[in-house]
Amino acid sequence: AETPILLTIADGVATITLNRPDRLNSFTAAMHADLRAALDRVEGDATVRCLLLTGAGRGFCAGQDLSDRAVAPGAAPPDLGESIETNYNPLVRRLRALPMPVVCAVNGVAAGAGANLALACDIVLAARSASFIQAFCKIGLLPDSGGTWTLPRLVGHARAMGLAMLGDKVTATQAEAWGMIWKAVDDDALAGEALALARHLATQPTKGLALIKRALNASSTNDLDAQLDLERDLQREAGRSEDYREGVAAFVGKRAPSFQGR
Ligand code: T3D
Repeated sequence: AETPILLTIADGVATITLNRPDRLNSFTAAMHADLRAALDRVEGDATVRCLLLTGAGRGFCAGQDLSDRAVAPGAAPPDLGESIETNYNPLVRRLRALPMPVVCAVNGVAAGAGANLALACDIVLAARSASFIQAFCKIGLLPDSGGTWTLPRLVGHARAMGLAMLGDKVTATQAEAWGMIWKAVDDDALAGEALALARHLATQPTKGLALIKRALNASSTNDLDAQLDLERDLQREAGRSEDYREGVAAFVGKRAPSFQGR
């Protein structure tokens, strides 16, 4: 059988492909376990300086695979809290904490937890034909995988509430216009553009980018005073990096920098 997660590592970029195309790459417990193993390898490989996440086939990810969620009347419901605690929450926490940029190439529909998985990534590109659907409300659930946190921050309360309660499809073009994603690109350009972006990021000051990520993510909950303190602390750390030394030396020497990610 095909493995539900594909991992390749080249040119400083780890590419993880969700690979259950017949089910629009919806998540099973086995797929979550494979994804955890792939992320272990990414974290353990010092050559990796950018993660690229995408999906195989015509969809990106349709969230939880619902085929084993149907229960007979009177039977005990599945423990969704357990599923989220074991699978989805650790995944979102891990992507947000990963000390390198995470690029998401949304190649097709991203629904339910699949949509919010994409929105948990740092830079999201989407194919023009792709879409984002907060499908949860249609089956009696609420947005998970951080959706109730990320959505209002990305698109504002009114749009977050509308999307969460109505489950309307947001096209990639609309998502870009709303600031929900970085960029919508033509379908046939998505893979190439996402890889070029990931390769570029992999040549940049990885430590600095990781600090940018920490600071911006923290800003959602910090007040200005706390954020100014955090910037001071993280800048102190950035200032000790080899890449900062190289960046300044290259600028002063009027040459191109060569960053090592340290
Ligand atoms: O349970 C827990 O652990 C709690 C966590 C929950 C997190 C969640 O993600 S809950 C939300 C789950 N996802 C959804 O509700 C979305 C369900 N899918 C759809 O609404 C539609 O498939 C799409 C809008 C995403 C795409 O529609 P369309 O028309 O392009 O494709 P399709 O024909 O519906 O899907 C193609 C096939 O994939 C189809 O199978 P078939 O008919 O060819 O045999 C369809 O059943 C299957 N598929 C799509 N999504 C899922 C799925 N099979 C199982 N689970 C899915 N989520």
